[in-house]
Amino acid sequence: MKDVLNFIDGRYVSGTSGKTFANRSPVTGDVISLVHEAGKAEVDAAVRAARAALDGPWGSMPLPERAALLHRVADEINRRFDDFLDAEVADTGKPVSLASHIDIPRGAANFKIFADMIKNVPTEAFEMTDPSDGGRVLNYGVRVPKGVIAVVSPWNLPLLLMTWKVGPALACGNTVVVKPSEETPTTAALLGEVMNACGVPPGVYNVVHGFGPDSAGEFLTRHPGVDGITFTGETSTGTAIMKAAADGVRAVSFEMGGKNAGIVFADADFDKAVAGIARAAFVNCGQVCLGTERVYVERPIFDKFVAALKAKAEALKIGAPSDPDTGLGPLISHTHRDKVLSYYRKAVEEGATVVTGGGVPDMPEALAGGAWIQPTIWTGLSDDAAVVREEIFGPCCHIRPFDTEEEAIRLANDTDYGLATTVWTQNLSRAHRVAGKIDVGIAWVNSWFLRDLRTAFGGAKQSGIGREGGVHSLEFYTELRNVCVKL
Ligand code: NAD
Ligand code: 6OD
Repeated sequence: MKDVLNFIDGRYVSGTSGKTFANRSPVTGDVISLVHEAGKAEVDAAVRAARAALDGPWGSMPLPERAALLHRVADEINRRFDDFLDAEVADTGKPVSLASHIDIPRGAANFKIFADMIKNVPTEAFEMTDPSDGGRVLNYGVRVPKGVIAVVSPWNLPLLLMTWKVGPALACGNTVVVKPSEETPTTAALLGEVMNACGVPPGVYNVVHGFGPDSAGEFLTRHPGVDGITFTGETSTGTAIMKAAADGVRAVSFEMGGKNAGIVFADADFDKAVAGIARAAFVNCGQVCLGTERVYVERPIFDKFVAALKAKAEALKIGAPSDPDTGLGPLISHTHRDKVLSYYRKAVEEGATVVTGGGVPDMPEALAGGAWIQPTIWTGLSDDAAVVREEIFGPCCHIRPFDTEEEAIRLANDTDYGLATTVWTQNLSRAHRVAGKIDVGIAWVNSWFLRDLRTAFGGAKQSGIGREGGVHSLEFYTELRNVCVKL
């Protein structure tokens, strides 16, 4: 049995408590590794190692050298592409075709983009006159690292979302302690080998494994040696972490849940809209925070759209990650499937028409232990149905007709969340108008999950606090110090 260890101060260590937990394959249900849980002692050691590296070799490394090192990290991820791919697919069960195009390449890109960006950040300067003597005064800004950053990450895009935080944090000169999801610990651990191979000083990148409450997640976010906490996950978890961060008034950057709306106007390119919404609803088995669980379709094309999306859902091949034809892998775990299935039942109780799916598919013997689920489409629910209001995080969506642009905007905004939206229309003015009125962090027009890493990323309302991406990441990962010089 493979062991997944904590990575602290450049070395792989188990927890002093000797506690381990099983990491199960979502595809078969078999145990694929034993993960060594970090206790308070390991979290403390990781934070201390991170502080020592910050005060030592990392803090004094010239910026060009630091940036070059992060480029090497990206190159090494690419060199070990298959190791990362195998680990990610084993932990998540997602199709190889997906992980090889999105998860692993982004893992490398997240280091490159921020290594390049940090070399080109201008500083501000203001000249003024000293009112007491008319002398000249120069103010200029210096960006300094925030310190030791706790990175708490989820299971749906494990390497991608973890490095999306680690890349900018390290580029800005911080050190990190990562708490990956208990469901997907392996690629975070593997990244330790990459750091060592590239010569990143010990203590710059640390990983502690475990759960949230009363485990590594809580120990880390409550640790007084942590200067900032960057988190991706559920809004309820963010609420708990925010309370932990209040002690010591630590900064937080949160990317959280969504209940994202897709709006399809009758003038949209129909085939592209259907394909786009199908991807937004079903890719990664619906486990994408940016995914579309509420679809609003202009009435004249409603029936045709429902039929076309149904055909897309039913054409998805559910199967093993290694099969290149697989379009839908399993959910991450049986626990998560229980939650998604509870919404499938609730939809029926709430009066939905089940257009397709609604249950568990029959799978061949070898895959019978996996957390498989059918892609599901509903119509006919009221706007206050739980299934329409709460994030499900599965391969499902509810489709509802609308009659006017104003109604579509009102419906899309009728949610506590504000992460993303996708608008489908060929009317240019309408596209801009609608995108500008949906209260979200990211509005896609005639597209979905197209990412330019220089742009701001984050959520409005209960979907997040702050923005990351490009120079926006600097706002969280650095402190801006003003130096005021009397000339
Ligand atoms: P989660 O909130 O359950 O867990 C995320 C991480 O937080 C895990 O590492 C977990 O161990 C840790 N954690 C849990 N409780 C904690 C606590 N009290 N203190 C410290 N750490 C704690 O989320 P998940 O189930 O792993 O991921 C799915 C959720 O993440 C969905 O809600 C999804 O929308 C959201 N998500 C958001 C984005 C985004 O960019 N906005 C991206 C991906 C996922
Ligand atoms: O692309 C990204 O940078 C990002 N944070 C994606 C989030 C996806 C959520 O599941």
